[in-house]
Amino acid sequence: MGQTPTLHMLYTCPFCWKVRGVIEHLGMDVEYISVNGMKIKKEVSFAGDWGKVPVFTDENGEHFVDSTPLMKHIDITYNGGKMAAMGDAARQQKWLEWADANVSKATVPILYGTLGAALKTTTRISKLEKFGFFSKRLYAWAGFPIMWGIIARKRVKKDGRSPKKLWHDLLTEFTDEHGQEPFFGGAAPDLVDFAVFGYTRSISPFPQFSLLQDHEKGMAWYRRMENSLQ
Ligand SMILES: N[C@@H](CCC(=O)N[C@@H](CS)C(=O)NCC(=O)O)C(=O)O
Repeated sequence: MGQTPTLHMLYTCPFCWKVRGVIEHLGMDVEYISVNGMKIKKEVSFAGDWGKVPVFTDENGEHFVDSTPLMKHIDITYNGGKMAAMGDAARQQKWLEWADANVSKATVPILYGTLGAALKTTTRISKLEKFGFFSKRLYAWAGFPIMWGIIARKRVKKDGRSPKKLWHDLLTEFTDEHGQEPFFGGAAPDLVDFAVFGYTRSISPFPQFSLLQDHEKGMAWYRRMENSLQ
C-alpha cells in the first residue's frame, strides 16, 4: 500500500484546482498540503528543481508535477485512463491546449484587473493561504497588488475586452462545444472539463466570481461539475 498520496498546493493556484477536481471526482484519499506562497521553491524542493505547485507525491513516494500531465497521470493510474479514452483524442488534446492557453490567462485580469479588485484579491489571499506573520502583511499591503495590477492591466488593454467579457466569451466558446451534452466529455466530464473547471473554481473564493455567475450555460455546467465531485 505505502503512504497516503499528497498534493502540495496553494489554495489560490488555478493549476492546483485542475488536479484537485480530478482527485475529488475520483474520490481518492489524498492529503492536501498548503505551501507558503512566498517560499514555494523551498517548500517543494523535495521534488527536484521544478519549484512550482501543484506537486503530487504517490503512495510510493514518487513525485509528479505540471497540472495537465499530472491530471493525465492520475486518470491513467487511478481511473484506468477512462477520461483520456472519452471521445476523440485529437479533439481532447486541442481543447486541453485551448484551456491552458486561454482560460489560464483570464484568471489574473479578473482578480487583479482594477486596483480595487487587486486589493480585494490580495487581502483575501492573505487570509486563505498559509503565510508567516510578516510575509502575510507584506503580501497583502506591499508590492503585490501593484505588481499584479500592472500585469493584469497590460493584459486587459492588449485583449481589449473587459475581464468579465473575456470570461463570458470563453465560457460561451467552451459550452457551445458541448453541443447537446451536459459536459465537454459527453455524458460525463473528461480532462478538458476538469481543466476549465479548475481555472473557474480558482476564482470562486473571490468576490469577482459574481461576474461569472450571470453566464447561464457556463454556470449550469459549473454546478454539474460540482455535483460530479465526491
Ligand atoms: N504549468 C504549471 C504552472 C504551475 C505554476 O505556475 N504554479 C505557480 C502557482 S499558481 C507557482 O508555483 N509558481 C511559483 C514560481 O513560479 O516560482 C502547471 O500547470 O502546473
